[in-house]
Amino acid sequence: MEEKTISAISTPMGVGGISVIRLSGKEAKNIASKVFTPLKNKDFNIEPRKMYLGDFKAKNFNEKCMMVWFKKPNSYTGEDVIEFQCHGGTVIANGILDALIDNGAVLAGPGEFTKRAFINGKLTLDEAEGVMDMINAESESEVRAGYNLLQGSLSKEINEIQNILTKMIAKIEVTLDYPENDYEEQTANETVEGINEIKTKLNNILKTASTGQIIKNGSKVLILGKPNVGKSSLLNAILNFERAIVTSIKGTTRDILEETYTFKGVKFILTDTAGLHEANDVVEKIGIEKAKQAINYADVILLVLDASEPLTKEDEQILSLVNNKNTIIVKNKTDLKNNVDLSKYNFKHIIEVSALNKNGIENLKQQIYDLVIDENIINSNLMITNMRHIEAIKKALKYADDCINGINLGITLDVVSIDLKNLWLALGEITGNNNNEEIIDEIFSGFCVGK
Ligand SMILES: Nc1nc2c(ncn2[C@@H]2O[C@H](COP(=O)(O)OP(=O)(O)OP(=O)(O)O)[C@@H](O)[C@H]2O)c(=O)[nH]1
Ligand SMILES: [Mg+2]
Repeated sequence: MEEKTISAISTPMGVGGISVIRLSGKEAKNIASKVFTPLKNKDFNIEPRKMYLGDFKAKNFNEKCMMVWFKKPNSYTGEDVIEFQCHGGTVIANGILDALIDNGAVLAGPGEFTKRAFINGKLTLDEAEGVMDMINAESESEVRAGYNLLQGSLSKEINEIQNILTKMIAKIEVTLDYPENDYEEQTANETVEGINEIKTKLNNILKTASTGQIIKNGSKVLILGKPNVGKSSLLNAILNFERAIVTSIKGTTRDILEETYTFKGVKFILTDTAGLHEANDVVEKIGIEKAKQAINYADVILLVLDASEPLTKEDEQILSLVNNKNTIIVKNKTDLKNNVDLSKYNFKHIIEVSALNKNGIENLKQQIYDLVIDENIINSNLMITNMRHIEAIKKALKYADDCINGINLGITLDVVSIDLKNLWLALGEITGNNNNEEIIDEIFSGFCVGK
């Protein structure tokens, strides 16, 4: 099927310095020549990758703008691409787009330029996802993770594993084709060895997923404590603006309140809650219930105590609700005299702050960060953040186990080979390289023994 030449406005709608309108496909240059006349090149004898100032003739107005041609295959989509940079503003950009469509282009669908880049082999699927991640990023660490994907950090690793698998499958095919050589047992042993190595590689990639998920979705930090200990004051101090209402009246906060902040380029979602106690008020009761439920979804819990008072029954009940692992005990109001005794507890993370004077807040942010972020992973090039990749790797690991179990149970190599192909395909889902024909071609081109 003949691919249509597509066009779209690539910059956000609204008033701005410039807008960019893209055109991609076989007819890009031809369509552009009908509406754009370079000032110093009236016969449209243009060279690639050179900016041309010229006159764009839209239906109801003319515009003086820039144009550049990226010649196939050296463009984002791998096709001929023309980009117009016009004066910013919706009317001008829309008028240019309309003119391109009137002259034969069709409106691009969502992500269609990147989809074409994938189809034309400019990007693998995961690299294309990296582009999307970078565009949608809400924190610098998300941009870095997206950039690494775009650079092919994951696809390179996956391709390597697929190549090893291809050789293993080919070896099995050869063994089966030449039964007289009696290599079955040796091939089976080598296959188990090879799959175990692949499993290690995949498990190492999978280990990066929990940090990756936090980079992608943000880390959920929940503030808990009895009324009046300074939970809302702490939220305000961390955010560095007066987001929540603070009063000396117990039960000031009645509903969950959520706000995000970033620390060292990582996004954190901070939640303030109603003070936990035996409430009579219906609204407060609902708020308290919500706070208790939120414990299940939190990555980190900040359990706030009023350091100026001895522990009360309410404090002790709350301390029993949380676990040691992901809880930071925040002793607040340390600007007052210390009266709290935690010696009968063995909480690992205890930190002293004064939300009022903003003392100890940076230290607290660092501790929260350290609890959820593995710096080795975040600083490495390979980290998976995408659920689709995580699922594909888990699926691949399952096929890997099926292969090993099958061999141990003594099933024949032709059946093992099916699991290996499934493993290959599961990995191919990540990069988009799961074309069955390709694996068959590979096998016969690389290992043909004269049949
Ligand atoms: N001295 C001192 N007072 C503080 C500190 N933090 C908060 N307070 C005071 O404690 C009182 C309660 O503060 P909030 O932040 O509203 O406490 P809360 O835990 O959110 O209370 P509820 O929403 O009612 O559960 C206010 O009068 C604050 O000014 C602190 O670090 N030092
Ligand atoms: Mg409050």
